[in-house]
Amino acid sequence: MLSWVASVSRPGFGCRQWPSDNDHTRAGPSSVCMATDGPGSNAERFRIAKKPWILGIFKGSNYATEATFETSPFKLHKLEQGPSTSVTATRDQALQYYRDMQTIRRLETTAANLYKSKTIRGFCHLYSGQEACAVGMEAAITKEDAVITAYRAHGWTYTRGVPVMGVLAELTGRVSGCAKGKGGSMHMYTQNFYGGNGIVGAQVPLGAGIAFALKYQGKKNVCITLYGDGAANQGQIFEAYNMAKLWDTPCIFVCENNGYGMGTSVERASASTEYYKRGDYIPGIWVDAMDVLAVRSATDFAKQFALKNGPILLECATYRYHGHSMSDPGTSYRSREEVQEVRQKRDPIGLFKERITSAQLVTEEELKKIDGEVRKEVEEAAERAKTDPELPLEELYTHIYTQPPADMRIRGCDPTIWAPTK
Ligand SMILES: Cc1ncc(C[n+]2csc(CCOP(=O)(O)OP(=O)(O)O)c2C)c(N)n1
Ligand SMILES: [Mg+2]
Repeated sequence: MLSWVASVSRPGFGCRQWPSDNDHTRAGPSSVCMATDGPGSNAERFRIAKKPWILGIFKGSNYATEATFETSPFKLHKLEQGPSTSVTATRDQALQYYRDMQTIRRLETTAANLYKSKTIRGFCHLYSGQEACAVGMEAAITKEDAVITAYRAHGWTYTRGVPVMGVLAELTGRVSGCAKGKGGSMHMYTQNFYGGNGIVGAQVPLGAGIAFALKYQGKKNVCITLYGDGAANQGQIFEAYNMAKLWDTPCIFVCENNGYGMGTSVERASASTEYYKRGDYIPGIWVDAMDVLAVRSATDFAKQFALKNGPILLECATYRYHGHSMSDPGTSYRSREEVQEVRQKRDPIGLFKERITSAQLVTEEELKKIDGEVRKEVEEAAERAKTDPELPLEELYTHIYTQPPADMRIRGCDPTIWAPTK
């Protein structure tokens, strides 16, 4: 059915965290030859010499219906074979991934503005720059698989199925928020999404437990257990690795390495920054997580591996554009030039746009139309998130216990106030 192929080399990346071309284990085929088109097919063959990451294009009438790309290479730990670097994306998939990444970016920019205008209070950690992690992983799992993450949770809440309005209204503390406005930025949940956790690393043993539950219940699902580079040296992470491996639970540990834990760079914080190897006896894969298709391919591989063999560790190399949280300008421990360079050369949305338009999977106009639709959706959601009502005060006392006795009362912050709970 598909088309042809050219030999490939990888697009260049200019960051110290990234491997040099001879510094990695090439996991998939570096070039692929595909069959000719079937009889009667109107597929075209053509070579785009200047776009070496495009492997092949299947063309329908006016535009390609799918294309094959070479992803960034992977590095492997304790694995003979890794994910494929040759991946196919259909036109619909390309449009969806673009829309999802753009929605997260716009959502986060809007959250930043609402925070600056004091409409959002408290903590607020933004995911801009890391969109390809959530979108790529979500593309390789199903909604029956579980996800648990730290406090940088807005993007994941969206990809797990909460609409933009549910995220923004949670941030503004309103009743239409996915946790009715009780959780805020760090505590968002939905079906098979266990948050949103504010204590660094604490979600990792929980994720190992969720994976154990999935195995115990005989389900063919995995738990994606995310943590940052700043959590990666904690003792509880290694305890979780140990139990997950002892019981061979379907846990995909994912270290989202964005280069910094608050204002401390990974080089200053970690004796080894090769986080994909830190599981020791747990196989690991380093993934360029600015490449959404590489993330999808790695997760696809990891899911199959985990269901068969037990835990696996992905290190997703990524970058955050904003400071650690809204109270951190993010410029005292890194230069503006560094952030600017990533935005210009490695932005996950920009890179993906370049790929799918070069492959003629989609047109610039189609992407512009999506940009407009996303802007409208997020603007409307933001308006509603500002005007939506807050929960009545007595709701502060509900949902503390699953089945409280009928006469149970809860003490308020003011010790003279006791209220019924349900
Ligand atoms: C147990 C604990 N210690 C310290 C903190 C304060 N703290 C919040 S975020 C953070 C850095 C975590 O960095 P990383 O894991 O790399 O995640 P990122 O913010 O980069 O997404 C720290 C030290 C905390 N919330 N919990
Ligand atoms: Mg970090």
